[in-house]
Amino acid sequence: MALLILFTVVLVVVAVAKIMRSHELATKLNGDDADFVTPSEIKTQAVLYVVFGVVFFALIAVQMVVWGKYILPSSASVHGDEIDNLFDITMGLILVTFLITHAVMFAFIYKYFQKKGQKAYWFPHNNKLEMAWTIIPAIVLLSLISYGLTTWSDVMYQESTKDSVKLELVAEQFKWTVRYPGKDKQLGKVNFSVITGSNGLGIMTAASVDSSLVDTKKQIAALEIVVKNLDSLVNNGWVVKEDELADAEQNLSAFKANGRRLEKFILEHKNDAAYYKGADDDVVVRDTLYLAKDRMAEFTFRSKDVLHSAYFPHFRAQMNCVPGQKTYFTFTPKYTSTEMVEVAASEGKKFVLFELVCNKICGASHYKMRFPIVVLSQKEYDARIASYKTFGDEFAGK
Ligand SMILES: [Cu+2]
Repeated sequence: MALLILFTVVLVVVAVAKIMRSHELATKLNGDDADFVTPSEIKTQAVLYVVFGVVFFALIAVQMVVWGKYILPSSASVHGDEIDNLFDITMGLILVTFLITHAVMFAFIYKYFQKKGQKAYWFPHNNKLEMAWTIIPAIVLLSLISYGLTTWSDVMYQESTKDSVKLELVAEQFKWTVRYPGKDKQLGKVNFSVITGSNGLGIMTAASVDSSLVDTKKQIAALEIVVKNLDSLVNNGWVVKEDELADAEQNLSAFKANGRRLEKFILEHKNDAAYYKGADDDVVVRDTLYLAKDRMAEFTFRSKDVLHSAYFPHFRAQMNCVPGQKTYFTFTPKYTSTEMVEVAASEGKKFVLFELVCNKICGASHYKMRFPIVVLSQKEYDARIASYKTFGDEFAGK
């Protein structure tokens, strides 16, 4: 179908070109100058510009009315209203400027089209005009920027409240994992050294550190055999195995370094219960991000591999997830998921589900990094989180 349309367009363009060419040839045959534009042609062009301008404005209006329902419903977070305000003001200014300049452009094309005896006015320079079009936009832009900066600092530097929830969102190719603090309301420590298949976030409990060391030792033993075998192959002239040997040796030294780190760690924090505080009762949730209405959520973001970005469109929030460092963002949901359906409906929009999406092209399956968000009342939220196993229990296989 698309090919057919393309073919038709090409044919139409060719036909128009041919018609113009034959018109030109016919004029030449009549002995007229084909390049001479007649006054009536100029007027037709001027009128056509006005018609184009009107159609152009009408189409813009139609788009705004017909497609307006597809833009996001009003903000579901407290700070989001401020961002929407900023956006509306900026958009309003742009729209007004756009409409005025374009209306003037089309009107002037019509007003000043070439007429008999009319002479162009020579207008090389005007200081007042230069000042006006420099100072007015400067003032407008400066006000917008300072308003933007104030909004930014209001949004970014929010005082934490007494009942705020500190939670962690971990991004990796290609999924999200959430960690809640559990009963003690504090998140336990994490460390990349203890990341294993059953502890994807690297949560540090006495048990997970010990088992990580056991795991690492097993890996070392296995790799030592691989290296030994490859080494003897290379020594017997198998040149093709050299790269494989180098890789295996590199892996082995990385696992050995991890083993030393873990041993040092266990030695330092033996009998140090306070060090592991907060980790055992953490709750790891892999399918949904639960939030409580009117309760501040203080996010810490991490990435396990590449740059990701946690984008919460309904809450007007976004923060990069950077490998090797932590980033933060805080927002307070102001509607539960059920309430949001009504809020959107009252604005003529459809709302199904709050969503967290990755907003950085992070790899081939980037599009899969969508994560549902459910905002519950405080009571429902507490019950929901309590229904999950704690990390300690999960790790112990309980
Ligand atoms: Cu991503």
